[in-house]
Amino acid sequence: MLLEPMTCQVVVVGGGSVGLLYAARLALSGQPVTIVTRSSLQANQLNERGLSFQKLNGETVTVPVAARPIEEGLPEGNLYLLTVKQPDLHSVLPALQGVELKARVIALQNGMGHYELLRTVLTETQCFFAIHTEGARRLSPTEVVHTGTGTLRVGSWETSDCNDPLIRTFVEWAISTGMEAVYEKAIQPFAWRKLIANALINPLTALFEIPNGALLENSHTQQLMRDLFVEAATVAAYAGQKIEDADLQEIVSICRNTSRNLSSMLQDIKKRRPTEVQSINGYLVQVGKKAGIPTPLHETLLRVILLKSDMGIRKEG
Ligand code: KPL
Repeated sequence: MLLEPMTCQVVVVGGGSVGLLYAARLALSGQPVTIVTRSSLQANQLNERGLSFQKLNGETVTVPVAARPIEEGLPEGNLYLLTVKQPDLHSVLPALQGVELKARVIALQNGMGHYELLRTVLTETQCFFAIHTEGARRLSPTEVVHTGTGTLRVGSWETSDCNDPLIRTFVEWAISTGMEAVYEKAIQPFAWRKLIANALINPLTALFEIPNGALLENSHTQQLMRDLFVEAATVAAYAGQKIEDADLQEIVSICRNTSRNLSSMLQDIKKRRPTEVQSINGYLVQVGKKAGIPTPLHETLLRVILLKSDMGIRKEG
């Protein structure tokens, strides 16, 4: 299925692993797509070389894509996939201000804080959110590897009746390309569950420099995950989210399904880029403080990852 080419101009904002993964899939299904990158170097390379995509079965294909740097602003479009990380969201807000009222923006950030930030420049009807558990690794500015399948959930932040035609078409497109995709009534509950999954998997894999699946191979990491889960579930309960044992089992499944995957936080550490730990574990610590709920493990991991990231970035500099 093709998203009506005349009526649907898809713009992927962000040239990281998630942005390149979705751009490659869109381009492969014949959908015209423009990637907006942070640097003009990456935009030039994508325009010249195309985007190389390694599928789950190991087959590699190269698809032509259009790309431009964010400094040129956002191209006209009616569906924007916002794949930049939480810490980089500030830098695209001015460009998003110019997005047409009838356009739709789907935000794919890890962690929390993006809803409030996006609502400062977009209306409620423009803003959609997605939570996905797909795995991807960027090998270079023009190469991405699909490392694990998962589910894509799209919807408004709070309860809605799931009737936006463009969002429905996007979900149908995703299903037609083999993704498990669902148009959800509200994304907030899923965002909380993803936040907790990321708060367990990402800092531990980044700290020990192991792929996601390795967390399940050791009884110490398994125990750490359980203890982190209990702290996070207590904070989530304060925020009105009922987190259950089944949610921990879901996190275990994510580790299994993306076992070869290096978490985004580990990729950031290795590339000496700032991590999202502040909007993941930092968010839980912050809500915990407000509620009077102790979160010593998340606070320790937050500090350790900030320190590790800081030391790596300094070494580079
Ligand atoms: O979302 C992820 C991430 O790396 O940020 C998971 C699901 C943990 C996959 O690696």
